Amino acid sequence: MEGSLTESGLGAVLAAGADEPIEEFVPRVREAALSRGVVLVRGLDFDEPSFQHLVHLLGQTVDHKFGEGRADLLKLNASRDEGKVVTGRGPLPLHTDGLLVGEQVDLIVLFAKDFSDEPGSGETTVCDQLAAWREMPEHLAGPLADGELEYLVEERGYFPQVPADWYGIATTRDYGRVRSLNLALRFGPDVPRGWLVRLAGVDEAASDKFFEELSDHLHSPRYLYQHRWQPGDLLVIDNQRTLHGRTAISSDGVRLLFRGQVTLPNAP
Ligand SMILES: O=C(O)CCC(=O)C(=O)O
Ligand SMILES: [Fe+2]
Repeated sequence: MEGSLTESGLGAVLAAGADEPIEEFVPRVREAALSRGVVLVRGLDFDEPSFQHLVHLLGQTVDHKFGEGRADLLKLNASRDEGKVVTGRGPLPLHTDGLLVGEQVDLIVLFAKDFSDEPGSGETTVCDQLAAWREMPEHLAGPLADGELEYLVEERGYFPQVPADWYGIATTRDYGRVRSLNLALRFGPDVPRGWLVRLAGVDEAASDKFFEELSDHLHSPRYLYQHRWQPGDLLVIDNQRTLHGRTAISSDGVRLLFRGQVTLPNAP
């Protein structure tokens, strides 16, 4: 395995054996993702059924609670349909999967079926949240220690089952493997928003300042890997140790990623 993808030591690039059977490839990728937080493998080729097969071999598919796709295959197809956010073309702020629906997602599997966009556009961001949390200034870490943030979901088509009004979600979680931050940052101004988030019990200005500073800290180059896609890239992300998001897809950008989500009930 080559060196890490962030200064803080997260991530690795894994070489795939040309004719390596999928049954041998999968445990290698799973172990690398769990030990390094995120693993990149280049030059692969999956169609929809073979991607779904890969996802099922990696772990247990989560109970799918979204209004689109399935746990073993959601197409992030940069849709131009109005109202699409997650599967749309705008940016996604750093977040952890399963947050808004209260579900355990251990691994996120992303495969670039097609990609062509300007540098900086349509790229996936991965934050080493455990390092960022360990090194977080107290005025940001304080409200996140066993606290709660409040969310209002705006993309109802994608999140049909969540409360219609503001609701609180604990800021930390531990499914038995690692204790980590359980949160999503805010969308910027003038972009389609999937959700709103605020700090409860303080005024709007204080909440705005908190999210601005938290976002700056989590986006410090030390903790952040921004992946420039090439068709054939596979990124397997440990959702318990990282936060992820993406930059906006440009107006002419072409981007089709396959996404899977799995739980690892017996992971050490
Ligand atoms: O489009 C991306 O790069 C990430 C999408 C994502 O975060 C998700 O599907 O949960
Ligand atoms: Fe996500």
